[in-house]
Amino acid sequence: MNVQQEKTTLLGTQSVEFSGRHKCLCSRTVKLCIIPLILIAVAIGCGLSLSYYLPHSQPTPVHSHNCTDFCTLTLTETIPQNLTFRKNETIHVPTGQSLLDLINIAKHTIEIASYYWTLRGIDLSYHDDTSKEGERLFDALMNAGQNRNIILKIVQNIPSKDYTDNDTALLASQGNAEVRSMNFTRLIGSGIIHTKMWLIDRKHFYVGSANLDWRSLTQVKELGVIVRNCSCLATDMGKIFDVYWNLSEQNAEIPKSWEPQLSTVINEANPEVVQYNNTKGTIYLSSSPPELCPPGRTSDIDSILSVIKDARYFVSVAVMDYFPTTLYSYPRKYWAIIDDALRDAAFNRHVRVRVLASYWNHTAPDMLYFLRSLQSINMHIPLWERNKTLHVDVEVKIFEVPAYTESQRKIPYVRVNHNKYMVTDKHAYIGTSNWSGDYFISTGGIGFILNQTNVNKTSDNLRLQLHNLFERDWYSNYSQPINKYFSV
Ligand SMILES: *[C@@H]1O[C@H](CO)[C@@H](O)[C@H](O)[C@H]1NC(C)=O
Ligand SMILES: *[C@@H]1O[C@H](CO)[C@@H](O)[C@H](O)[C@H]1NC(C)=O
Ligand SMILES: *[C@@H]1O[C@H](CO)[C@@H](O)[C@H](O)[C@H]1NC(C)=O
Ligand SMILES: *[C@@H]1O[C@H](CO)[C@@H](O)[C@H](O)[C@H]1NC(C)=O
Ligand SMILES: *[C@@H]1O[C@H](CO)[C@@H](O)[C@H](O)[C@H]1NC(C)=O
Ligand SMILES: *[C@@H]1O[C@H](CO)[C@@H](O)[C@H](O)[C@H]1NC(C)=O
Ligand SMILES: *[C@@H]1O[C@H](CO)[C@@H](O)[C@H](O)[C@H]1NC(C)=O
Ligand SMILES: *[C@@H]1O[C@H](CO)[C@@H](O)[C@H](O)[C@H]1NC(C)=O
Ligand SMILES: *[C@@H]1O[C@H](CO)[C@@H](O)[C@H](O)[C@H]1NC(C)=O
Ligand SMILES: *[C@@H]1O[C@H](CO)[C@@H](O)[C@H](O)[C@H]1NC(C)=O
Ligand SMILES: *[C@@H]1O[C@H](CO)[C@@H](O)[C@H](O)[C@H]1NC(C)=O
Ligand SMILES: CC(=O)N[C@H]1CO[C@H](CO)[C@@H](O)[C@@H]1O
Repeated sequence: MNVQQEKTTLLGTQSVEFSGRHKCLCSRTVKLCIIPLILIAVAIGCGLSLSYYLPHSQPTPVHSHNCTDFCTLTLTETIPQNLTFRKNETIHVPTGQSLLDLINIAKHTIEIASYYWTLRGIDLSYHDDTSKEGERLFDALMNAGQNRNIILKIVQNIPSKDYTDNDTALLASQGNAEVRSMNFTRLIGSGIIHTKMWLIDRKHFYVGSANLDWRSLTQVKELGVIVRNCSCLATDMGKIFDVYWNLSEQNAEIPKSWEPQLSTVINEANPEVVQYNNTKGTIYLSSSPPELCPPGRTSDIDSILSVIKDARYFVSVAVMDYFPTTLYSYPRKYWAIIDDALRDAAFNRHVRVRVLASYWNHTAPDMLYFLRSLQSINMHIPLWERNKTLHVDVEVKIFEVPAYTESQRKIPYVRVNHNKYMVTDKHAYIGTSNWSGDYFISTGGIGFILNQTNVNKTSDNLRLQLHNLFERDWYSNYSQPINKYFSV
């Protein structure tokens, strides 16, 4: 019951065709209607001749906010049991430890935005020892609500037959947690909330790929960031949480105009200058889908495109699923917005593009074909008309998490690289969404964007750490070139 069942639920809830309103990501500021269906139709329909999506033009930068916090930024990851890397490689703090620390430092509130809950191993008909970490986390949350006077607020996707969310039912009945469920079908016609975010005292937070699932602490490869002592960013994260909280009230609807306190001035055009560890960078948070973005909030897709566009030398992407199509809405539609941006970077700007996708027993088989297609423009060939060489540098690899033991083989929906991040020569981007159309059209998700340009790139910083993490995985024995998946 995790990543694959994400799909099952998505299949269930997104079978409704997009209604007209949701076909377009419509910019507030520029009346561009970008239909993520057939790009040609976009070009005709919106009078554009460009073959890729244009990001919104942002409001004029106004630096009315100064972050005076000294923040701590820490990468946190789950390395599935028995996965090993070379001794000289860095492994970051385990997700389970980081989240437990967050619960322990909480003084007033713990707010969690989530997809589904199964922190306890009771979802198996037998016992597996690797669920212990999840149970530890669950007990700590229960204890915070019962004995520590901590206010627990939880937003989850509406429970279903496959996602019974027994944990939150128990936290609500015994741990004083207030639990709300978000119904995307009612709000925007289809989709789910897929966010994985923990917000503590509006001062610290986690955002990343780890579900509220014990598997995400021991059996699934996850990547996220812990931000501590950082009220300026945590306050902004609180606005994203408040949008969820608000929209998961009974009969809530997307408002015609948002309450002013939900809008933000921290965005792509005007990111927050944040001092963290011994360096600084500019940071903002993006949100998906656009319907959930009050004024000022950059949408997740816009943030991804801007990071790709700004890259000068390289773009390294690690995502579980990569599809230039929708994946869960039928009929599936071509949606090459990100794919185009990557090809554009590689061809037009000679940026080195690398994509590390994941393969496991539940990967939709067409993913490999789309990835092979991306890889196929990798070329270093003489140009016929000039004495020059054409360099297009695109490489695709597949990361697989082997099952080494009988028990690992037995647990459903484990042993996969579930990471969702990107690193360039300028940026670190850490998200909660896979890269297929659905995630940016009708799925709740959050992006964390760090711009490390011109802000002391030489000191140890999060972008560099993420880059090294990508290199570790890319050159590990678990990664194989895409061509190996096709018999010649
Ligand atoms: C923010 O900081 C800058 C530089 O430190 C300063 O010039 C500016 O006045 C500050 N703005 C506010 C609103 O405090
Ligand atoms: C896997 O990890 C467990 C726990 O660390 C260890 O006891 C076991 O020997 C390992 N198995 C293999 C095949 O490496
Ligand atoms: C670790 O060692 C390998 C092989 O010697 C080398 O290729 C790799 O760059 C090293 N990694 C780090 C982070 O130093
Ligand atoms: C979880 O809750 C559902 C109903 O909400 C119930 O049918 C099921 O037995 C529960 N599962 C466990 C393991 O307690
Ligand atoms: C979610 O909303 C849809 C559309 O309004 C409705 O049909 C469905 O019953 C709701 N689901 C739940 C669990 O309330
Ligand atoms: C956060 O700030 C407090 C008070 O200044 C300090 O005691 C604590 O160690 C800091 N925590 C982190 C993780 O930096
Ligand atoms: C990153 O920061 C640099 C320097 O401040 C700026 O020129 C650039 O536009 C920023 N990139 C993005 C995508 O916001
Ligand atoms: C083309 O490039 C080759 C190798 O760099 C060089 O030897 C040759 O002189 C060049 N020819 C012209 C016409 O520039
Ligand atoms: C995938 O399925 C095959 C066949 O059912 C099985 O042999 C293999 O162990 C599975 N792989 C993982 C990682 O679970
Ligand atoms: C950048 O970081 C290095 C190493 O931490 C430090 O020595 C240097 O003074 C910093 N430079 C600036 C401009 O802050
Ligand atoms: C920041 O400091 C924390 C705590 O010392 C450390 O775990 C983390 O790796 C540091 N982050 C960066 C980007 O250096
Ligand atoms: C859509 C919705 O539920 N909006 C509510 C958000 O919260 C404020 C106050 O908390 C209410 O006034 C809105 O009705």
